[in-house]
Order: sequence, then C-alpha cells, then structure tokens
Amino acid sequence: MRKRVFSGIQPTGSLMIGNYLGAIKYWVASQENYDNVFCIVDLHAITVPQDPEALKARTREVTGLLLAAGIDPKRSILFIQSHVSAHSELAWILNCFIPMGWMQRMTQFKEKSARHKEQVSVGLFDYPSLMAADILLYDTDFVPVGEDQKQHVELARDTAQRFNSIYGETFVLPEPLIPDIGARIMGLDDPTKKMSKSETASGHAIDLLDPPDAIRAKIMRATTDSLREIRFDESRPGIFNLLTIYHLFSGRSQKDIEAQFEGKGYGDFKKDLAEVVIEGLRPLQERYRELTADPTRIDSILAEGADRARPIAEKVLAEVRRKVGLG
Ligand code: ATP
Ligand code: LTN
Repeated sequence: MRKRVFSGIQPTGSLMIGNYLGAIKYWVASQENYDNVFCIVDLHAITVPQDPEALKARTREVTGLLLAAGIDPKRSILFIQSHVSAHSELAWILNCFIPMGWMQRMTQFKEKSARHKEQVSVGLFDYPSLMAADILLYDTDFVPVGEDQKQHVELARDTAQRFNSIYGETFVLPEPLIPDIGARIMGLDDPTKKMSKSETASGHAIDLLDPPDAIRAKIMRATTDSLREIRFDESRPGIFNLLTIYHLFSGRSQKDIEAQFEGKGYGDFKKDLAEVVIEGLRPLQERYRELTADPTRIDSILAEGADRARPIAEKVLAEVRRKVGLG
C-alpha cells in the first residue's frame, strides 16, 4: 500500500510563488511515490470575508493553476472541500474533543485576527479543527505544507492521538512535510513578512499568472538593504529572500550563484532574477491558457474528484460516528 498524502490550499487570492515554492511544487513531485489527495479549501476561505462571485471564480482559477503546475487528475484526487460534506461534519465532532487551550496557542489565528480586526469570526478561531478534519478523513500519512502550517498539522496529529486514546485506533497520525529551503518565502515589499496571496499591496507578491513586465517591475522594486554583497546571509532578509527565489527557480547551487554575482550590484542581480522567474513560470502560464480554453473541463475534473473523495471520507466518518455513539 502506498502512503497517503493530503494537502489543501485556500482560494483566497491569486496563487503566488510562495505557494508554488513552499507547497505546490512538492505536491506535484509526490505524485511519483504516494497516493495523493489535494483539496481547494473554500470552507476555510470563508473564515474571513469573501465576495461570493470572486470566491467562486478563484476556486476555478486555483484548480486550473494546480493542473497547469502538474497535478494530474488521473493520478491524484483534486476536489473542492465544500463538495464533500463529511469535512464539516467531522470538524464539528472534533470541536468537541479539542481543548480550548490548544486552539488558543495557534499563532495564525493571532496574526489573522489582528489583520481582520473589524470582523473576527468564530470560524477563524476554529479553522484548525476543520483542517484536522480534512487531514484525518483520508487516513493521511504526510501533509506537504509551508512552514506557517506546521502548527496546524501538529494540532491535527494531537487531536487524532487524543481521539484514538479514548475510542481506540481510529485515525492515522499525520506528519507535516516541510521543505528545507523555500518553506517561507517573504514579501518583496517587506522581507520580514511572509509572502501571502491575500495581501493586496501591489509590490508584495509575484503571482503565478503575472505577465513578464509585472514580474520585472516587482523584482526591481523589491526591498533590499544598503549593503552591496550578494550572499546567502539570513541576517539580510531582503537579498536572502531574492537569492532563495533565484536558487529555487534556476536549480543552481548557492555557491554557483554567489560566484556569478561577485562584485556585481543589486541592479544586475535583480534583472537576471526577473528573467529566471519569467522563464520558470512560462510553461505553467502556457498550460494554464490551454486548459482554461475549455471552461467545462475544470468543472468536470472537480466533480469527478469529489466523487472519488467522498467514499474515502465517508468510511472514516461512519467509523467515528459509530464510536462516538451518534445515530
Ligand atoms: P492567505 O494569505 O489567504 O492565508 P496563503 O498565501 O498563506 O493564503 P494558503 O492557501 O494558506 O496561502 O497556503 C497554501 C500553501 O502554500 C500552504 O501549504 C502554505 O504553507 C504555503 N505557503 C503560503 N505562503 C507561503 C510562503 N510565503 N512561503 C512558502 N510557502 C507558503
Ligand atoms: N490551512 C492551510 C490550508 C489547508 C490545509 C488543509 C493544508 C486546509 N486544510 C489540510 C494541509 C492539509 C493553509 O492555509 N495553507
């Protein structure tokens, strides 16, 4: 039996290179060795305010981009979270087993509730319970995510362990898979903040669908420091972040890159970086255009994905309901 991989992504904005380098790239690679389930988590997206039309359109856009990045719907299950109602149902049941104290420690809630001060919903607080349900419904072994999601995957694991200790072996214990490099790509405008797709500042992120001119402009404006040396030095977050992006898109070694830019200025380096990113994204952008030429294609892939996901999730949910004494 192959091990199972599960991961999710929110349709909260245009996918950007942080999502790609920190997560999606590994999802694509894991198709070689694992049995994969990938989910577009629209129920998580509504934990903060969303425009209904935009949410629906972005859900299709994210699907198209995942396919263009190399997710193969024959090998992987790709579906929308709200199409499989077991997610909401298990989230409720898990709510009744997760101690308040565990949730109160979640750093993402602290950050997001500070950002959306005008309306902090109960759903935003409860986000990790729904995420635990996503993971546990599929007997997941591994969860490939960026660094920011590690705490949530650990909460899912703790929840599984707690449930198993009360009711006996029910859930598989999941483990996060976090890349050594690229797990936390920083904002171009502010390299002390994680790049985020729902941040709207124009120079913040490079979107996967950005045209070449936009990529050049954003990189040329990216915040660096007043030093000159082009080195992988973590204490200089701006240039370190740009070098990391260069390294990941070009596939070249850090040493090699440092040698190439020795004695050169930030301007030269940034110009080169922009071309590396443009070339790196070109095949994905072309595939995206081809795929979206037929608007019915994405919906039929999503419908089929939900049909394949549902029986797996419902089997686990039925066992949980029985053990808890529901029905
Ligand atoms: P939002 O800003 O709406 O919360 P996000 O940009 O953080 O969204 P998610 O949908 O939450 O994106 O994340 C999708 C995947 O991308 C997750 O595995 C997450 O860890 C990863 N990811 C997000 N931002 C980065 C980043 N800056 N660097 C590396 N990985 C990232
Ligand atoms: N919280 C995640 C998205 C997400 C997820 C999941 C990731 C929802 N459910 C299950 C892995 C497994 C995020 O914001 N990136």
